[in-house]
Amino acid sequence: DRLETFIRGIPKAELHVHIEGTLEPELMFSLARRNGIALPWMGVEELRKAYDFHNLQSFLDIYYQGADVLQHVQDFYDLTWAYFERAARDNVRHVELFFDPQTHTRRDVPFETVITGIHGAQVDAEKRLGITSKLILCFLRHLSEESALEALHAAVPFRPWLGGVGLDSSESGNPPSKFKAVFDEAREAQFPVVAHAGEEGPPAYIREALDVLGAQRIDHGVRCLEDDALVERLAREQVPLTVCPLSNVKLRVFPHLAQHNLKQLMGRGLLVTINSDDPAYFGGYIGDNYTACARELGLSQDDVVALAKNSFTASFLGEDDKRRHL
Ligand code: ES4
Ligand code: ZN
Repeated sequence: DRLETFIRGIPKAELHVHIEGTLEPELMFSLARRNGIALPWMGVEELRKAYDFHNLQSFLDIYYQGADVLQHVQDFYDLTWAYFERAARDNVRHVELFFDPQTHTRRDVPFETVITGIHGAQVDAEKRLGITSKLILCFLRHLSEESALEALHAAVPFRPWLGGVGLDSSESGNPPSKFKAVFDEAREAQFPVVAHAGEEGPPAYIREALDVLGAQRIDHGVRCLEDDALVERLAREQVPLTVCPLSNVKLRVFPHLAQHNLKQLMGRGLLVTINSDDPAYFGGYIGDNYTACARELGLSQDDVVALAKNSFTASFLGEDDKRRHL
């Protein structure tokens, strides 16, 4: 319909997408064949059936297995290029892309292989699609801080290709404070900082992400509404939240999209954005996330405009680039 067409066409930034989460089943199987890797699923259909998640961990178990097919520079290039081509169809003009190097280095794929493939596709996306992007290195919070420090040190030679650091994976039981030292070092090296917090974890994890890690943006953050003082602070400081509605429903943070708190977050004056998280696993890219919210939450055209503007405001683009997009 008309609002859907408007949504597809409005220029937008995507600030919360994991490149490993854009691995579509078809590409997973074609890379498995190309690299001689056996997958535990018979085919695309059986794999899609496995995408019936109960919580964050049940998703992560499959997501890390799927990533095994990524072996060579060309694999990371193909994955990233496919994402950019799909994002172009939703008129995404700027992307801040997460990657999880520890997922790959722990199975002996070198950091350089991973980042070379991703970076190559970023360069081509700017040249051929006009989409700018920044790459954000995420530390896996279920692993040790020592392992995160190794990842940060592996990244140092590639500093010019990196636009920030973040924190993802299993939230419950892995508070931001576990990673204080590695984020101290990252901030010392002038990395912008983001962190997943308040997806499954409590509001206290959002506070820690801000106060202990120095996060400039909170990924998800939807549980902030349980803490009024925190909401007031997030609103006052205009700390962006990168909300991922279809992800939250798939991982059962909310029972149904109609119960999602996106509009309450906007109503409290928060700087909210809509993003896709792991679109190949959660049943939709960024345009699908906007459209589903419009339908289930009754977003108006003005809401859509506000959310799309927020996506540029909340980005790590410089002030001149932001103005160009706004
Ligand atoms: C993730 Cl949805 C989500 N939450 C935390 N970590 C992640 N890594 C990839 N997707
Ligand atoms: Zn995420």
